[in-house]
Amino acid sequence: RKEQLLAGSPMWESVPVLESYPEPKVDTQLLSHPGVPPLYPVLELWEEERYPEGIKWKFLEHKGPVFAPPYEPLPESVKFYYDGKVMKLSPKAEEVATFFAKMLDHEYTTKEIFRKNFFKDWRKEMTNEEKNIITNLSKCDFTQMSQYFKAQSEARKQMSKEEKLKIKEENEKLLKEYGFCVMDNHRERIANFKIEPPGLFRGRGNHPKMGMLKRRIMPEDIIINCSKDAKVPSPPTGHKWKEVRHDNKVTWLVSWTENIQGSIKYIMLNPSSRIKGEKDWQKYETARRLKKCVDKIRNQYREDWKSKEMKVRQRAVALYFIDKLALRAGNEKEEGETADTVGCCSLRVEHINLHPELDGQEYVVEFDFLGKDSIRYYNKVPVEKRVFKNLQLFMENKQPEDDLFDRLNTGILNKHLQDLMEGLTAKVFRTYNASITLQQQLKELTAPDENIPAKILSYNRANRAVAILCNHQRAPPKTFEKSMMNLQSKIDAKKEQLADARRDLKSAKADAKVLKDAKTKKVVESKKKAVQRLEEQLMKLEVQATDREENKQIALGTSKLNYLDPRITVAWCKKWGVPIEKIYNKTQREKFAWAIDMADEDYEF
Ligand SMILES: *[C@@H]1O[C@H](CO)[C@@H](O)[C@H](O)[C@H]1NC(C)=O
Ligand SMILES: *[C@@H]1O[C@H](CO)[C@@H](O)[C@H](O)[C@H]1NC(C)=O
Ligand SMILES: *[C@@H]1O[C@H](CO)[C@@H](O)[C@H](O)[C@H]1NC(C)=O
Ligand SMILES: CC(=O)N[C@H]1CO[C@H](CO)[C@@H](O)[C@@H]1O
Repeated sequence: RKEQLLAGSPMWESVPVLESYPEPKVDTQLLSHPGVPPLYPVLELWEEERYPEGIKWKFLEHKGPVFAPPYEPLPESVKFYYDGKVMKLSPKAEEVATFFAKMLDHEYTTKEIFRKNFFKDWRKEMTNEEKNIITNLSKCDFTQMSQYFKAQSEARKQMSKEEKLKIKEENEKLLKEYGFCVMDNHRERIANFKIEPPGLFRGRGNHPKMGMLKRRIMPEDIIINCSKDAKVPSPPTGHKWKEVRHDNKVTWLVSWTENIQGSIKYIMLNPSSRIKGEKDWQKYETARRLKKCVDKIRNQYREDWKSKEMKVRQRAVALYFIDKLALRAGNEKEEGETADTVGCCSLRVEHINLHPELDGQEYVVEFDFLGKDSIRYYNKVPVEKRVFKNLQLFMENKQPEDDLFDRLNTGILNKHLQDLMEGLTAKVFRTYNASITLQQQLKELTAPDENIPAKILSYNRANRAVAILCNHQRAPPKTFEKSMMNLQSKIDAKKEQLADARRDLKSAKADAKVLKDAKTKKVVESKKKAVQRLEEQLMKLEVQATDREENKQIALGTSKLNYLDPRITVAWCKKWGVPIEKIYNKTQREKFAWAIDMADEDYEF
């Protein structure tokens, strides 16, 4: 498959698309099921057999999870003191004490809730005798433990090359054995096959449960999901699984319940897997379907602005906002988010200001509200007269805190979208507009004869245009000024080198004029090359600086990962000979493996 991918396009040679997969040797280890060929995630999705609604797979086999390594007791020389006196802890109590000791320098261990929660859970692990003695956390002295762990982590940093290589090899072995499963005819990467080791719960902000003991997960906690005809993974010796299930309506392989919040954890496939890739692919196919009917939808909502029914008018104006401004439909909140964030349907009168005329433009709507993740949405947009008049009507006799669209909610709007086109949601408009904008911008901004760094700058500019459209802003990173300064000093140094090289070249040319021999000619040639090389390097650095400056307040990642059809990017890279790894990092290449396989240079969104 790699050969196929590389054939005919030499620029792909440097692209380690599959670097995280082992070489495609026949690996029969996982394949107890006859007739399952050792395939790589080949993503010819359109050719895949479709299963009835809800069915995710027919065959699933894997090796189960990798458990955290067992606790290693501390050496005798590392002492714990209670109230100034040495005390030898029982293994269980000692293990939990080490979790605290490892965090001793962290602010957490000074927080009252953290200490209280930790102490309560720690006491549960103590023997009765220990419980009687250890009654006050402030009298516990973890200093020696803490120093021991610091020394260990220092030693890890100082490890020799051979030791590091050994660890790397062990990790690769583990990945090879546990990091893959077979799902139907595909060998797929598993995202998170290692179970997190026990420790103390931190949580975000001042979480009321911080400091509590995150228990060690045992085989007895684990539910295994695999197909009936697969080889069930064996639990570690002396243990049993909690349960073995054969549920092909879900895509997880392993699950357990964590003890702090009681939430269910899953081991799932990598984003590059067929199942995840197929979902991603379908998302962009839906957006491409919208491309075909968007004109009809637009004509329809324009008509609806004149409707006699208030509800229909409100729906039509909201739809216009979703289409034109890429607003979200409702207020989709992150779990635990309490901030007052809104989406299109939940806009209130106070979130907009109407200006019949502003800065030489007519019918301007000024938006100011907190969107998803509490990102401020601020925008002044000229709208069509009919929209403006409708907004005035919707706002009549309302208080600032009243709903702008009082006859509308997210449910009604979503239902309407479904009627317009199957699978249509507000997000599809975003995906459609972001993708089509990227495609247009790339066409406009790419100059055929510019070099690779300049092409990449053009790509990033196109990507930025999309990010601005989707309001993916960010605060300038804290390290921004410093990294800019570093880059500037690199540029200055490069300029000096270049000046030196030019002087060298000049004097070599002067020598050549006098001597006229082959040797000086050669010297001139090599000096010329040196100047060229430095010029290229300088240009690269300058492009980088421009890019970084322009990128200061824009987060490119979100649109790249969620709204832009990756086939547009892949096609652009192939067309202009830009190595894909200049645009997508490793994680992204894995996620978009399906697109890298699928798109050729004349793909059109
Ligand atoms: C716990 O120990 C600290 C330090 O020795 C002391 O200041 C505090 O009063 C003790 N608390 C209780 C409840 O005994
Ligand atoms: C995408 O959104 C922008 C901003 O509202 C709009 O100007 C543009 O017409 C939209 N493009 C398409 C093709 O829908
Ligand atoms: C790749 O970029 C994403 C942002 O889009 C980032 O979250 C991720 O950590 C990066 N991965 C690597 C391997 O650099
Ligand atoms: C048959 C069965 O037990 N199905 C369960 C599989 O796991 C998911 C997620 O935990 C449950 O929702 C199903 O009920």
